[in-house]
Amino acid sequence: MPLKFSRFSIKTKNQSYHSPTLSPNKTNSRQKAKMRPELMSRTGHGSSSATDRRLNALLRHLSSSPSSMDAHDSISASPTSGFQNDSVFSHVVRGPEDPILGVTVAYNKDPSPVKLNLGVEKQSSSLLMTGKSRIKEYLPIVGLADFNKLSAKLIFGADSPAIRENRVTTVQCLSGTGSLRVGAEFLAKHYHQRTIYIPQPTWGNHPKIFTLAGLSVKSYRYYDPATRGLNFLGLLEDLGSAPSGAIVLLHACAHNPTGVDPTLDQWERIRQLMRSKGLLPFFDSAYQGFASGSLDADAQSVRMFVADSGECLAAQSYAKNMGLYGERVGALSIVCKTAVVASKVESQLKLVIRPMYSNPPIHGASIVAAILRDRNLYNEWTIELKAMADRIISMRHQLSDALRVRGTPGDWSHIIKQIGMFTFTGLNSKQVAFMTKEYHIYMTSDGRISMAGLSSKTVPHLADAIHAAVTSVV
Ligand code: PLA
Repeated sequence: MPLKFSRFSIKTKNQSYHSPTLSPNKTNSRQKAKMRPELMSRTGHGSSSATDRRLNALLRHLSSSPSSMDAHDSISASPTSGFQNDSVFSHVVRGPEDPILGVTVAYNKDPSPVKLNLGVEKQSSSLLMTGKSRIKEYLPIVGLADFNKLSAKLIFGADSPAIRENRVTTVQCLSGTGSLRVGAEFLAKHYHQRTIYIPQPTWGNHPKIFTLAGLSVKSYRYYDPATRGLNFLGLLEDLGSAPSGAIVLLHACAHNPTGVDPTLDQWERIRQLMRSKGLLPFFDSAYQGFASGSLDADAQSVRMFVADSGECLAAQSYAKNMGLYGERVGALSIVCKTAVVASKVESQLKLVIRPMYSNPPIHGASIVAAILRDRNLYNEWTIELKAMADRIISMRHQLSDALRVRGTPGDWSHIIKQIGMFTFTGLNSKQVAFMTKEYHIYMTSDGRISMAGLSSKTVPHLADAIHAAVTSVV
């Protein structure tokens, strides 16, 4: 049995002993094995620190106890000890920065006073500190019950028949990412079709989340670079030829990165096609309230798929709409055909969650529950949300005006037409690199800019940069 204390790891019988402080570099392990504490102090390795004293006492004890150490026992360098010059991890190659979160890493390193970060959006609600929780106990595996109930109401609507009929199971998860991952793990284990179709393009983390959960990822056409709008026919064709039962990832609103959403009529056509083929919708709702400024309008797509009594999954994030980015608060809901199925599904979700992180954090969920529960706080929140959505729309107009004034070549009307936090500018990666190098403007290499990172003061700087990029870099 290994005995462990401080930086020492001592094992008995046929196992190695090692201690970084016992390491005269050139001494071989056999010699080290023979070292006695009294010898060690003479060789200068028996320091008088408390830890070393404890080690010496232990070694004395082991050497005087025949049953615990026989002639074959030894103290030797284990492959993970300080005796070796090479790390056991020396073969590990440096991984690349994340294409989205790495933008902020690069931005932070830039000393320029005019630098501008349009990579990841940032905009916070002033309600952030509401409902501070002083309770620090474990939550149940599925999270805060009140939070779950209120989250389901928020996305499916207060009058949702699925909620009334207890056909929805909701579990609190680690923001949007965690909700997607838990849903994906559940599907990989319990759903008969393991192929998921994701839009092309989509949020860069989607393929990784689903692949690592064990699903096979395929894509469906979504964005048309020529019109900078929806490739509706391509979408219908691709979903139409997907195998029956396949899972389809849909952005509930404010599609990331394109800012292009289907109209309600188009959603209805998508719903009909998916239901006729038995495709399973998995909604990613990371921006409810941000697309239109209305929480209800932004959940319309999801509610259409629940109103037909069919089944679906929905991952919710409170990172953006409540500004709770670092609190990691979100929810996964699975709408089922019956209450009995829903409760069995919940029992299996618990088995997925328990070995991953046991239970979710309490603080953020109690903030959300406090806001959703209280009529005044809820109203205040919706007013803030509307103001934030309006501010983004105003930034879109200011940027589009600034480009028109400069006579920047090209059609920039998509800046105004697109929805949500991001504008998919259409700038290519060379133009993006140019803007970063010459203008210290940071964005993802696909040309996506976060409108929330922009202000009236910085619009002219961005417009100058875009103008220079499109007129000088092809
Ligand atoms: N789904 C979509 C479509 C998203 O854009 C994001 C976040 C998430 C889920 C997950 O967010 P959460 O886990 O923080 O709740 N996308 C960001 C951040 C805002 C990121 O990449 O992590 C983005 O810049 O695209």
